[in-house]
Amino acid sequence: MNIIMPNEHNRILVTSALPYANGPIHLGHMAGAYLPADFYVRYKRARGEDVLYICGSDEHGVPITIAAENTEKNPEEIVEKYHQANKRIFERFGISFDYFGRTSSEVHHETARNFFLKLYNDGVFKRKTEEQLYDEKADMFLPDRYVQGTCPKCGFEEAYGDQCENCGTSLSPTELKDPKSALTGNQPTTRKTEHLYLPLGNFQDKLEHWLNQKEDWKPNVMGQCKSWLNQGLEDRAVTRDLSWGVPVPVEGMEGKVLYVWFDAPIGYISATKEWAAEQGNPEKWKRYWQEEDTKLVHFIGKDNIVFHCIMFPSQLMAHGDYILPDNVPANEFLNLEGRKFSTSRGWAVWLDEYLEEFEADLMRYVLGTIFPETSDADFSWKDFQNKNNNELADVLGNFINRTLTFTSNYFDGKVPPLDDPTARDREILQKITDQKEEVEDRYERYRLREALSETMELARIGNRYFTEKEPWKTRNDDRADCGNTLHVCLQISAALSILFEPVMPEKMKQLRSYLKLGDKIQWSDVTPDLLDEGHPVEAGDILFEKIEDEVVQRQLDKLEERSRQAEPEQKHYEPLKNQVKFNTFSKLDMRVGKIEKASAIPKADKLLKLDVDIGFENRTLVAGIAQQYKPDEIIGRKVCVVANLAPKEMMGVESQGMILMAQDPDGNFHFLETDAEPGSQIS
Ligand code: B3M
Ligand code: ZN
Repeated sequence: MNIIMPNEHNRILVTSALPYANGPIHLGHMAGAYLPADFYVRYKRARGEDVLYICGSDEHGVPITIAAENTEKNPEEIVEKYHQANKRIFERFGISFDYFGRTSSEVHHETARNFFLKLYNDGVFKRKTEEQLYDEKADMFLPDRYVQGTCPKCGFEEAYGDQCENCGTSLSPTELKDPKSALTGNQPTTRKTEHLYLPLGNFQDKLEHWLNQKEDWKPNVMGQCKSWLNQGLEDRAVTRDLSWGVPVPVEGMEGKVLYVWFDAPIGYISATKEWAAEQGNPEKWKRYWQEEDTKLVHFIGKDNIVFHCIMFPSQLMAHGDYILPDNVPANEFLNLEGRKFSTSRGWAVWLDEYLEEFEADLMRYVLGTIFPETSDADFSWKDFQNKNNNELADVLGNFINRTLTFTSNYFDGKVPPLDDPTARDREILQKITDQKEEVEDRYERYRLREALSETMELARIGNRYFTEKEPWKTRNDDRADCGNTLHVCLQISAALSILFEPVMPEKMKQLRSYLKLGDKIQWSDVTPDLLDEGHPVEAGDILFEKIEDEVVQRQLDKLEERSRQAEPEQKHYEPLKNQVKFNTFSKLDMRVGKIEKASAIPKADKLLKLDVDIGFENRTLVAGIAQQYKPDEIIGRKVCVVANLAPKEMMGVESQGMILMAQDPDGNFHFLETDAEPGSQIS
């Protein structure tokens, strides 16, 4: 009998969250769920493990229909556009999916339908009629993102009906405080409607048991799961009153669709099926989803934790034929120049634009150094420039370049022999093995940022060693020592061309071509003697160029400009004063006054002295408008005067009343003008 020990596996299935096909992918998405997974998958592939990397477009749900409504397009057009666009961006960014599917596919609809029916027929769901929010004007129910309001947990005012993106809580629309329809802005009413619910409470014990065995999960992920479980799990509706999605295949529920978060994770399964069919082995998907010796790993952002750690596992348990995730290394959020990414506010770096100006590998490296693994992180263009210039160009690039150039110039482009090496040479060669082990350890524990920095550490070690050994001196006075130095540096370069492959696949391909290493990447080749004595190498081009200040400034300007266009400046309105009774108000005597004379007041640069005719008499008034109006431009204006205000002395002039002015939110003063004759009462 084949007994499988826990933690032992024969294949790995890696998924990245299916991005909604409602807009283009930006840096924040990339750093959260895609690039970390790609590092991991490339590492596993290099080790020769059986790893399958699956993703696809999430083409259902309210995010899609809202995007369609906003642009007056059909949902079909929206998903087609962004499915193709995002698929292309992933390719160009080097994200190496084995298959990128989409949830509008026939295979997906069928898979989701059958999954649902199995649960339905097994009596897993509860059928309930409950009050749901309804927009009378738009004449529709308001599920999920069709309603926004205040999060009952954290007070965030723009929480969605299904989830608060601020604190990650999953919500139902009726829990929101001050709900507003996203369609009309109206306050919704409620109506009764019938839905099927997944009673998550029935899975509570099983989920707890399963999660309790997970010792290697990230604390941020486990913390969220525990907090959910501690609150006690409630019934979650798995159907919606919408027309876009997988139709509910149950009699009496026509016109309803499956909740997008019910069908989207099943998309991982459908995409695996499509991949298997494409491989000419249609049953092969089962190995990845139904065999206990598969390790299933979901890479996601923190806002998706509850769906991948509570809801989808409950679905999988209810179904019974599937394995559960082995790990869900969810990331926190990435910010941009200190602010949250926001597509609608134009605060984002879109990858298609990035790729027009820079190579993917530079951003892959920089994002890898700041993956928000343990807490939110910040991307800034300055940091991008610094890391490119100080780390890629000055350390890695410089090391490779001087090693290859030196070999090519003074050793005929051939790896010199290792001839009676010093203890120091051997110590540095040993670092290849040491760093490889450090890197492996971090990858295995999903500490990808550290995997990257341990990889870079080997380049630093090599670069320091080159400087310390001064081969430009030993070249003349100790040729054997010089040869040993270059031998060691070349072995390190060769090791780096493999160790850095998951991070910078294109650059490492280029490096391997200089090292004449061929395209096959094998992690086990990372040894101190990968290159034989006499193996040819070429100097090649410089791997990393520096990025100038202007280039980075242009990116910042573009960002600011985009955000200004998207977001007209915020106006500031003074808060309303306390209420007064009419009696109080009517005590004021306001009259129309005509400005007869106006003059500056010495030493008071803000004040003008005015002579105002209020019909039955003339008044001297002082007004703080000198910075906005010149005396002669206001002569003759008929304005509003508070005529029974007690006189007040200002800069030596007695003001016998006050002129009413409106101050706009930008701080400018405006007269309240009228064509009534002077002396007319204002009330
Ligand atoms: N489309 C949400 C998101 O893009 C959702 C993920 C589905 S994963 C099954 O954040
Ligand atoms: Zn919240």
